[in-house]
Amino acid sequence: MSLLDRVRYPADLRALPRDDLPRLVDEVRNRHIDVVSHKGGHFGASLGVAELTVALHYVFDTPRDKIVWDTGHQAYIHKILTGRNERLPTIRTRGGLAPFCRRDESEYDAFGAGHAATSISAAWGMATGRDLRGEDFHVVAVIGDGAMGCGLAYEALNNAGATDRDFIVVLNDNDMSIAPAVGAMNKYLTGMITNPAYNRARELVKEVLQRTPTGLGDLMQDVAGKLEESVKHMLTPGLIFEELGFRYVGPVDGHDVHALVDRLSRVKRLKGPILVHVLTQKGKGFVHAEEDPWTWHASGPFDKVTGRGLKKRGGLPRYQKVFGQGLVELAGGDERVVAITAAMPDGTSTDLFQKAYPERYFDVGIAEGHGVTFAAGLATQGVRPVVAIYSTFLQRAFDNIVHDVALQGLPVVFGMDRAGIAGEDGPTHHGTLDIAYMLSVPGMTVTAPKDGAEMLALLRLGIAQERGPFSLRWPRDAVPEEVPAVAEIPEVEPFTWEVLREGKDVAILAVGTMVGPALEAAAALERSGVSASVVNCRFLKPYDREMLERIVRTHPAILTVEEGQETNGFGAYMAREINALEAGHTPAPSELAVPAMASLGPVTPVVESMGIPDTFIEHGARKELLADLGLDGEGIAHRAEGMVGTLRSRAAAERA
Ligand SMILES: Cc1ncc(C[n+]2csc(CCOP(=O)(O)OP(=O)(O)O)c2C)c(N)n1
Repeated sequence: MSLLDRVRYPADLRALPRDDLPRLVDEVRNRHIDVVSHKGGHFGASLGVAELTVALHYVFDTPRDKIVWDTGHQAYIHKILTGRNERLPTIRTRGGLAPFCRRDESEYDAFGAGHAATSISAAWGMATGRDLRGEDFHVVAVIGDGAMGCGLAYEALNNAGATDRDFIVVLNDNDMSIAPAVGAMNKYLTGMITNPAYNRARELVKEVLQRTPTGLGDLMQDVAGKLEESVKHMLTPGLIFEELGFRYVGPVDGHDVHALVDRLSRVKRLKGPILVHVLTQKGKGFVHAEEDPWTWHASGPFDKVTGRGLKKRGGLPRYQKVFGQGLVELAGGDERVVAITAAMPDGTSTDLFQKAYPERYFDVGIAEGHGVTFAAGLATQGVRPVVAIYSTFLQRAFDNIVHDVALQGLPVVFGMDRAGIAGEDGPTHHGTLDIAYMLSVPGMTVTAPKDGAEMLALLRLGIAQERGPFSLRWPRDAVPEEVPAVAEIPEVEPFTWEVLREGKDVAILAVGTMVGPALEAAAALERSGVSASVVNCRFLKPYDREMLERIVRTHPAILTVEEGQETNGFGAYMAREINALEAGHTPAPSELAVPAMASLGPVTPVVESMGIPDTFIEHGARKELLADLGLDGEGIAHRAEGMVGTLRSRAAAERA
């Protein structure tokens, strides 16, 4: 019988003799490898924290004591040990376990996440709340060295370190983010552990001190005191944390479960803010992942022996690849262009840019806000930054977009990856807010391409234009058709829409990814006797006012469709604009890209919008989730048919 058959919850784990812990570590590791090899998912990070997860649940009284996993991509083994082992194979599938930690999934998930670097702030809030309420339990934040590059982590350390409140931070240092970790903090941590000269110096100073005789004169005493202080600092590898008010413990070998249990047990008895520095190897226990932790951060199903992926590749390229290759091409003709990523070089395919133009490529780490303000600074110097960040992570940088870029009218291009429904990564990763937040920023050009070629045409325009900030979005999906080289892609006329199909009963104003489904809907509608126009609204703001006027005058029904939040989205914006047309209002100054138009007169179309409802969307396959939301050909046709049907019956009733 395996230990895992008996260990379903941490209480079972705590009942084991200590000698069984290494065996349990092996079992959870194998279970994790087995499940991900069949189902795919986040892989290397959980392998790296197998010992740490076992030790934390062994030493701390969870769920009374709170463990806050940063991001949550490394929590698979935590899930295995907290009553979710049987359900682990459902992870990331619709109705199955969540990809990250969630408070509503388990009482052992003390805090929900998916975005990085929230753990110290959240855990610090818990520790403070505990004390305010006079309770008594331990709070432990577990954060990776990648997430430690994010400003939020330092804001929290700065806050917590100034007090003597009991609070534990475990720094899981594996020298990796998704890609190799970047930045000065990373250099510091790595240097501290691996630098042989430093280690030799430490030993030497230790020796000298031990030999220094006591009873020296004042001056010598002073010098000795200073020396001692410096030596103390040299002997304290985590000086930076000590200076921030944390007691530093470590480094601890994160793959020695006994060492971890010993250290954590001691730390549990200490007072005040403590930082435990644990060294781990990402991918530990699976040779392919140990050798190439970057590739194995996450994986599709794979063969456990060869490590080879089981899913067939091929078909059309993904948007992100087309973007990455196109950006390299565009940068070849324009030396001003630089690329910025926030720790997602392969996710955004800016790794291609790094290879082509290393000196014009900047990975700022998990620091989206900084990345945007850095871009603003670059733009003041005539550099043309293209900031490639997932739509969901760019939420972090909203004020930087507003205050540092837009308010100063700086020409920064925002390329938003994973815009719309991101799929299996779920609500923390869906990029459903960017249309709403970008539309709200004065001076921002907001665009959404219908396919890969249009994405590159918009990117080219964004880089060339001087109007100010410019955004474009693309989904986590393959492009709908082949994409030619940039030079062969025709120009797109700024701020124009494109009529793809002319009809008379209803006009579908489609945004980006919804253009294809809108065309499918129009074909289906035709079969049921409804004539639909389809307009590719590639410029959301400024938009094609002349065309809007024409459409409004010639269609009794208008349906907007977008892969974004309905509240404050493109549909809401258009409804307001159409309303203003009807009232004969002059457009606001920022929208005067095209001439103002006259009042609509007698035409008053019915306007409806489709998009993502005012709720968080769960995880699941992108296609299925979109179909659930009615954001596919069938759903759009159904809605448009309903609108036309209502108008027809109303007209029939009026005639009768
Ligand atoms: C705000 C934000 N930006 C980017 C990401 C994407 N991301 C997920 S995990 C990860 C790397 C985290 O590295 P680290 O904290 O060291 O954990 P490790 O995977 O090495 O265990 C990144 C960049 C994210 N989740 N949140």
